[in-house]
Amino acid sequence: MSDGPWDSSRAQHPENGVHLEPQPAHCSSPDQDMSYISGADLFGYVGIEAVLDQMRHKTMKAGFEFNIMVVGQSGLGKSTLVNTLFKSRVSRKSCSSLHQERIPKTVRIHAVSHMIEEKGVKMKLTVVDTPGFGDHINNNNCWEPIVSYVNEQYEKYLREELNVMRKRRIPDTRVHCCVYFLPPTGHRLRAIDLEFMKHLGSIVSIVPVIIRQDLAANGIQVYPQKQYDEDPEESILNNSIRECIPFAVVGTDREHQVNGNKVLGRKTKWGIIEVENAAHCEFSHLRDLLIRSHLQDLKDVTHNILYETYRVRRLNQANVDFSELGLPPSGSPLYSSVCSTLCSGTQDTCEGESQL
Ligand SMILES: Nc1nc2c(ncn2[C@@H]2O[C@H](COP(=O)(O)OP(=O)(O)OP(=O)(O)O)[C@@H](O)[C@H]2O)c(=O)[nH]1
Ligand SMILES: [Mg+2]
Repeated sequence: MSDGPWDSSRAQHPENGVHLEPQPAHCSSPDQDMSYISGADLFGYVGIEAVLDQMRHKTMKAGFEFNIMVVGQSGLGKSTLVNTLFKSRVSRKSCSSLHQERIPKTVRIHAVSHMIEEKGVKMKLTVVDTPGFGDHINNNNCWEPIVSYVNEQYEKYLREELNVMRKRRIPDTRVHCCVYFLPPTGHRLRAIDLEFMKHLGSIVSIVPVIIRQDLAANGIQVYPQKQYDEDPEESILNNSIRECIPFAVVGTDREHQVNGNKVLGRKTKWGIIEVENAAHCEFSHLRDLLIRSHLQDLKDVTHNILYETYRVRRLNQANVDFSELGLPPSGSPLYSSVCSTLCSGTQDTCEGESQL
């Protein structure tokens, strides 16, 4: 008896007298043949598209994490900009009149998390503030605590990932994006800006804000990097973003009446600068990049490229204490096979997790 469209004889080889359906497209790799069956060739509705709803449902239930770091001299408007971006008080202003809200002005890393929910989607937003960066007379190596912080988060993730009994969802504290504030001085980039971006550009996605033109000439990597564009469509979108970098932005916590509407803005003697008006400043481009169009890409670049680089380098070092993690100690016969599997294998396994 036939199984209808799923008659198992259809799967047999033509040599057995059964012919396979002609395939609209055919591609093969050395060890696997693959045919392409489009919707029109199916015998009826299968429901594959419902996987998108399933993913959406799971993501909505679990929520996702996004970690943003702000770096720049005191008083440049870091906290105000983050609050403007997320339309809430997610970053405390150090110049607040309340004594207990003051943050000391040394390079101290300060991470604060908030759960933000919008239309049923939950995001755990962590704002990593770096008060005191560049505030001292001698700013030599002032980026070092920030480099250490970024690497510590990779190390934490790596250790969780290497645990034999690892968590189903590894808590992600890795910095997905670093917004770097350039002072609006009208001069060339300062040595501290160049040094910071040189040291951090290869380990974290940097988005510089405030006008400057001489970034590319110094070989500094900023997000979105051309070499990570995945297809021509993405290149077109990212080229338009790259033209705006660094973003000239304005932050505020005040609303003003403009033509009968309440708008976020900053009052100047020339009039009101509307924060979200693209004709006034580039805040809306920055917001779109960080939240509306590239948030997931920032997480993917962090996981698949920046963390992956850290991971491979770290696993190739001899001083990872594998025994502490329940894995064979380095130097043992099992070590090199485990290490090469870990170096090459986990990217796919963890890609699903990085989607959240
Ligand atoms: N003119 C102008 N002032 C701004 C802007 N953004 C913030 N400010 C003001 O600058 C002052 C400092 O802002 P903050 O957001 O606390 O600056 P910060 O960089 O977080 O400062 P620290 O936490 O001390 O490092 C506040 O009085 C803000 O209102 C802006 O875009 N334009
Ligand atoms: Mg601040």
